[in-house]
Amino acid sequence: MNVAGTARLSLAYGAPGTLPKLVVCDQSGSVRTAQTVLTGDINRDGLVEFLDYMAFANAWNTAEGDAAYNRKTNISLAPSGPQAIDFFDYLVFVSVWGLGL
Ligand SMILES: [Ca+2]
Repeated sequence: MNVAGTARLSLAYGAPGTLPKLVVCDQSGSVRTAQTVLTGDINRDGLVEFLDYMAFANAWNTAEGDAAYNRKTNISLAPSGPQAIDFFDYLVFVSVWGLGL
C-alpha cells in the first residue's frame, strides 16, 4: 500500500533473544506492527547457520515460478524483472553467515 505523508517508526522489544517488532504510526494515529526478521535466517530460528545454507543451496539458481524457488532465500531483491536466487543473494548470505540473536 502506498500512502503519501509521514509516519513514525519505532521498534518494540520483547523477550531477550527475540527480534523486535517494527511499529508504524501513520498521520491518522493508526498503529500497525510487523515482525522483523534477521536477513539470511531462512528458517526463522534466530541464527544464520547450516540449516539456512541448506535451504539456500536448494533454491540456488531458481527463479519465481520454479518448483524449488524459495522467496525467503531471495535476500537481494532485483530492482526490476523476475526475481531469482543468484550471486547477489549469495553475497548477502555470506555477509550475514554466523549471525544470531
Ligand atoms: Ca536459521
